[in-house]
Formats: sequence, structure tokens, C-alpha cells
Amino acid sequence: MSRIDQLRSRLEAVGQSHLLTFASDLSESELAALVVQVEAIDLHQLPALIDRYVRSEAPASVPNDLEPAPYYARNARDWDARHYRALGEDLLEAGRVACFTVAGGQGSRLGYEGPKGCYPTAPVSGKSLFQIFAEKIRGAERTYGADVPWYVMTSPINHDETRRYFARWDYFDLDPQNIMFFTQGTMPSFDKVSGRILLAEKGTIATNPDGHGGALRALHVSGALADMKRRGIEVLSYFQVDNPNVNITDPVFIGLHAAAPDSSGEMSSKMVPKTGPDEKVGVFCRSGGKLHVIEYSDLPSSLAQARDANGQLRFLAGSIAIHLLSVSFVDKVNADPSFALPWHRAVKKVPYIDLQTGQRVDPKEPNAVKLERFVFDAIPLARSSIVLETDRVEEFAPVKNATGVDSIETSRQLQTEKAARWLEAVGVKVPRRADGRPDCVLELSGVTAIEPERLDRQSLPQSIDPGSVVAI
Ligand code: UD2
Repeated sequence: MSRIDQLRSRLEAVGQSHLLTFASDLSESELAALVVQVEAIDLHQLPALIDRYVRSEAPASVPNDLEPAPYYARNARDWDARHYRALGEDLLEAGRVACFTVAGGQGSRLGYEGPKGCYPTAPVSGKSLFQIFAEKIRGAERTYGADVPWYVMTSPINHDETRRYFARWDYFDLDPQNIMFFTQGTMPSFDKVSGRILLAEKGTIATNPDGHGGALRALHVSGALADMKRRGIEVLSYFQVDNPNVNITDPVFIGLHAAAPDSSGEMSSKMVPKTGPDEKVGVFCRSGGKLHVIEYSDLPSSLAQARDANGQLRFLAGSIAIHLLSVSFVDKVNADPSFALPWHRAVKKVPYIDLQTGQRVDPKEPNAVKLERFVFDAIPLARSSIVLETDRVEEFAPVKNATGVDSIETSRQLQTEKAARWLEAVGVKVPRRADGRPDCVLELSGVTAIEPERLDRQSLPQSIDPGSVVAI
């Protein structure tokens, strides 16, 4: 039997032989590429996966003993932030901390066709998200006198373009040896009715990135984990590419992660109090003695709406996708041969090749199921995981939508507000409107300072003129 015949019978056994419908139309190299793609799929697992996630719309299983998660409240006196800050600073000065950005997504929700990290985001200069992070890393390296290596997870959709972008900008003055790009894995996209894998071209399977949860495996397979161990990195500061206000090297958070009595030092998270029951962020909960994040779309409305005696949301702790992961934790989960995070199902529009006509179809309605893994599903794998409350303006200014909530406009306002607070903290007069908002547009680079206390008062203006646009 030829290799193709063998493959065909294996595909038939799992109901996917349609993938070879156009095999005879393909050139030798196209066919070889298709075979490689098919062979990369775990065919054995496929029927069960399709039954469970593709053809069924079973609601996500939410444990029935959900309780709100405890957290370290900001500015509380029952824990010593200064102590943990000192510990975190020691780790930063010893070069034990690296940054990790998940940047597999495109800017399509923004109406932007490139990698999201290239999107012009800073309110004055229009610097991209990647440049904003790069400058924070430069600021941290200068402050702590140590390298802060940067791991950037891309997806096959944007890997080459991301690399070209960094090269074109000369790595934003970072040492290119300290930046490592690697791609996450992919999953086939499925027809939502039949459960068949879709063809994107006659010789190409339609795939989607396997979610930011794919990062845990990708860190291992790509060699990034080995690179971290070689460099003596212990803690990974994980953040999403869409959040320019994130504090990428927070010493207090790092210290708590490493040494809090209730932290196993494996995976820790930051939260902000939710603005209301409908805010689209996951929620920190406890169940079975473990910390979990329940995604907003999975949290039953009765729980999302529930309030305590003071009228405050009972499930208040919103996940802003800022975590610390220990290198030893990522290593531990990968050492387990059965390690796999659960899949989450999303129904989307995916163009495909019609098997009858061979023509490409651009569906008007969602036709496909994409399966993704979420990084926060790794939290319960940690022995004991902590949550730290942070300030919304200080750390959460996501750019997700073209307009409205979490848009470039709201992000730029939050970036200005954060800069205004930092300048005011060292005595610079910032004009404010009657409603309290800054009457100016401000931008503060991470190269200038990574924390307000580190701003050099001498090099700052006395005051900002009303209506002015200032980058510092
Ligand atoms: C995410 C969280 C939500 C909340 C919010 C805060 C999930 C499922 N939800 O919502 O709970 O914390 O962020 O802003 O995460 N990415 C990859 N590869 C992928 C998919 C995504 O790298 O395969 C990256 C993407 O580039 C982005 C981040 O993950 O940096 C978030 O992805 P998203 O936009 O799908 O998540 P969102 O905003 O729905």
C-alpha cells in the first residue's frame, strides 16, 4: 500500500478521509505538505475530541462548590509589601526574571491586519505595543543592573512578520540575543455540524492557534524552557500583548509569588475588582481547595450578579491575564506525559474549500469550531496559588476593540491618566478638567522610569500646560 493509501485508510477510520479529496489535483510537493500536516494531527484522539467539543454544545462544566478566591488586597496592612518588594528586587538584580508575552493573536478585532503587537498604541508617539514593552524592559534592565530576557510567543499566522518587525526596528535597542521568538501550536478548525476538519486550500488544512494555554507546551517544545534554565531564569512574568499599562517587572508581585506563606511559588496572578457583573474578564474562584479562573462566558449569571451584604460583587476578583510562572513549574507540568489543559470551544467564521466544487467559500455566518486552551487552566495544577490585587489604571489598559470598551481610545486615556498620576506623585502640576480627567495627553516611556518613585524630578517640567501633548 502506498503512503497515501495508508493515510487514506487511517483517515477513513476516523471519518476524515475528505482531507484527501483533491489529492490528485496537487503537485508532488503540495501533496507532501498535506501529508505532513495530516500526520501532525493526533488522529487517535480525534473522534472523542470531536464528539465532546465540536458536535456537542455542552456547557462548560463549572464546579458546584465555587467560592470567591482570597487575594492579597492592595495597600492592606496584614501583609508587608516592603518585605516582598525587597525579595522581588533581589530576584530582579540577580537576573532571575524574564518577560513572557503571548502575542499569537492578530489585531483583527481592531480592524488591523498585522500582528497585534505592532499596533500603534502610545497616546503621543504612536509607539507600538511591542515598543512600549521593549522600553519597559530597557528601563528594568537599567534599574536592576541585570538582563531581563524576553520570550515572545507568536503563532504561525504572524511569526515571520513579528520577527521582521523587530529586526526593522533594530530590536528597540535591546540585545537581540536576549529576545527569543517561538511559535505556539495549532489545532485544525472543524465544520461545526459534521465535525469534519476544514480545508483552507485543496492541499492545506484550516488551522487556528491553539490558544494562549498552548504556551505551556510551546515553551518546552520550542527550546525556550531550556534557554531559560541555561540563563538561570526562575520566574517568568507573563502578560498579554494587548495591555500597554502592565507592570512587567513588579518586585512586590515577584516577592509574594516566591515567598508568601500560601504560595507554592509556581503560578500567581493579579486581579482588579470588576467594574460590574458583565465585565469581560475571567473571575478568580476557589473550588476543591484550589484556585481557578472561570472565564466570563462560563460563569453562571446568578454567580456573576451575586452581591454580598455590603452590595459588593461576590465574585469580584477579575483576571487581567497577568501571571507569574516559575520555570520549575512549567518544567514540572511538561514532564508529565499525560499533561494537557482542557479545550474551550469557540464558534467562528472560517473560510473553507467546498468539497463538491473545489471553490473557496467565505461563510456569512459562523460555520466552524475552533478549539483553544487557556493559560489560566494551569493554575489549579499549582500546589498553592496566590492572587494580588492591583490598581486598574496602573495595570490594565487593554486594546481589544476598534471603538467603545477596551478600545484604543480608552487605552490611550488610561495611559495618560497613569502618566499623570506618576508625574503628580513627584510634584509636577498636571492640568485636570472639571470631571477630574487630565486636560492634556501624556506618555511616559519605560526608559524614563519603571516606577513613579524612580522618576528623576530634576529632568521633569514643573507643570504641564493645559491642552498640551507631552511625551516624556
Ligand atoms: C482575555 C481573558 C479574559 C481577561 C482578558 C483581559 C481569555 C480566554 N480570556 O480575554 O479573562 O483576562 O483577556 O484582557 O484569555 N493569544 C495567543 N494565542 C492564541 C490566542 C490568544 O497568543 O491562540 C494571546 C493574544 O495575542 C492576546 C491574549 O492571548 O495577547 C488574549 O487573547 P484574547 O484577545 O483572545 O482574550 P480576551 O481578550 O477575550
